[in-house]
Amino acid sequence: MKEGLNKTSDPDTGMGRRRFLNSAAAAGLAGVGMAACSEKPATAVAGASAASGSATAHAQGGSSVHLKPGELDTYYGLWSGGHTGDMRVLGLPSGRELTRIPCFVPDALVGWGVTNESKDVMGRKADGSLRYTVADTHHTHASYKDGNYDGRYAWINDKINSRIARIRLDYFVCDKITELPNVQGFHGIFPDKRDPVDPAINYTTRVFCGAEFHIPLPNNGGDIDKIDKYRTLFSCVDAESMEVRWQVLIDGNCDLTATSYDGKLAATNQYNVENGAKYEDMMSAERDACLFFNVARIEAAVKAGKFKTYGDSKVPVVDGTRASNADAKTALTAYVSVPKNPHGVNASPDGKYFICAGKLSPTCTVIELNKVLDWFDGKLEKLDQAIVAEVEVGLGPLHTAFDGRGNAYTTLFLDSAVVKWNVEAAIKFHAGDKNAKYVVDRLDLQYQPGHVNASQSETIAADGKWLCVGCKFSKDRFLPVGPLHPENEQLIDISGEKMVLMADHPVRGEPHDFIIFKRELLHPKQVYALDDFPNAIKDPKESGVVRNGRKVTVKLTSQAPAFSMREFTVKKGDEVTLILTNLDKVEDLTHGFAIPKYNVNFIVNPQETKSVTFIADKPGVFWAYCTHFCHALHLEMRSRMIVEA
Ligand code: CUK
Ligand code: CUA
Ligand code: CA
Repeated sequence: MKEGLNKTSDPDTGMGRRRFLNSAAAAGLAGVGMAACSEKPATAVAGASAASGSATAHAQGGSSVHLKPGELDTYYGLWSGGHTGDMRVLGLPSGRELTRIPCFVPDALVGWGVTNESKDVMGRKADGSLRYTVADTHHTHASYKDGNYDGRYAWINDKINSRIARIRLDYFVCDKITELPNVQGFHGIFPDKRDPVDPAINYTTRVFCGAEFHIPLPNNGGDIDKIDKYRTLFSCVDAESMEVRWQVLIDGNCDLTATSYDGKLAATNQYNVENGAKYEDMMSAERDACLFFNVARIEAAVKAGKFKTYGDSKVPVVDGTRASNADAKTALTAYVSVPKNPHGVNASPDGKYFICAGKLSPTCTVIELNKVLDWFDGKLEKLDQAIVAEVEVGLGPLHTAFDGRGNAYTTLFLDSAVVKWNVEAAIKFHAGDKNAKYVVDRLDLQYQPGHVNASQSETIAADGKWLCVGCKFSKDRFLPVGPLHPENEQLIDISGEKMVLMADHPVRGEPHDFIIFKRELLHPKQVYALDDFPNAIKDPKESGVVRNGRKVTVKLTSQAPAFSMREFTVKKGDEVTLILTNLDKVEDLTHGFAIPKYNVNFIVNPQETKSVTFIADKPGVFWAYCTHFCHALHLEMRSRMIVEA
């Protein structure tokens, strides 16, 4: 059992007794995790009170998470919604949830998955019904300009069906969803920060997507028992068209994704270089990899026609496997060896480093971007020389955030803690300076943290004010609500030397990743533009029922407290498409539209148009009514749908 590059522990980490989790120890990992999770609350609480700070004892710089009534938060947070397939929008530091943006899964409030427009975005089967109604969102990131968020778009993944959704940040709506071809378990997502070739393009035009699970290619029933032939692909999606531009065939798997500030490299961490199908196999090697993609070279190869395609997909796939990329001068990919089943790869805000957390190794590995570029240029002999630090930080390191002052914050899943460590000091320590104290602080969390992010963390404007941690277990932190516990999200003030825990809040399972940015960077619109909807009913006088054989179009507008038609009539068996435009222009004046027994309900915001299509299969009188309280006469806001037998 080799200990690889792992260094002796820093005394300040309190890690002296801990060793690299070698294969033997790691074989019991599932047991370790379970033990940690089933700790008695009493033990856990003792741990919490021993944390290095509490909000009351150590309030720094007047920071407060408590906003007076009417006061606005200073940061937006975009959170993945997990199983609910949406994006949650939080205000910070209050932690208040402001809205949820449905993407992959139907949503009862807005009628997502009910209206034609949302079904078209979500994707339909041949019979018009939704292709999928489940999702598992993990990672979310927003578009960049000049190294900072520009407020145009955010993207979020669906791991189950390998879909990527785009959210327009002017209206906070999902406007496009793309399903990635020939992959399973699409997980990590990261937009580029500029173009690797054209200096004029200093904003996001690509989104990189890493897929975790390896499968037969094409996956159509062949090669089922040839696990060594299974492969996965790394995908590049066009930020504007949302089409898949290209994919890279790789060895091992993809997990999370990061991009360099110069646009030249995308990276993904790999926990399964073994290509294992069982977890024992996936953790049999002492080291896995952080895989770098040379974006300019890949696009040149695609242009030169050096690609193939799989199955029905027309997307060009270039060869990024190890064997085909051994020569640095022509390589499209570079596999940097890192220990062991790493989780998370993050790019530091100074643009210099990529950091992989070890997960089954108590280490973080720091890879210098320029050295990886040197390797591609034939100027660095061995790729391993790009590793400038590999230091112990604690047990079960997962994700890393940055404060813009040279410090990294890594969650320790097994230790239930977050560790603050200084990147330059870690590099000195790794180089042999045993006096370099790289661990700055450690804070106990409640409990088993996964994701972590700091305000503006992965931008050039990282401001080191707030740190949020998504804890996977809440145990005793909230009133019990039956067997399903909420997760616990914790807010930490990182403006000082010591981290200070400021607040907990429960969240419904299970968010993963999130980003936090200054509110000034977003300029949401409060009212839609009528012209943005091709089917808008711009004048109440256009209202009516238009028949074309058995197809009937009902054109309707809303203006508080009435719909433009007090009643409308269709015939049993008609295919009815009802278009509703909300002509109210007042901010916050939303109407709803529900039809009893027809499974229809959706809302229309000011100046918005939506439509639904259904078969009028039940004769009778149906009081369509407004479901969103809009006016003193809200209850009276109805329209009588008559279905003639
Ligand atoms: S993964 Cu969830 S805790 Cu999907 Cu980002 Cu690490
Ligand atoms: Cu319109 Cu309530
Ligand atoms: Ca592994």
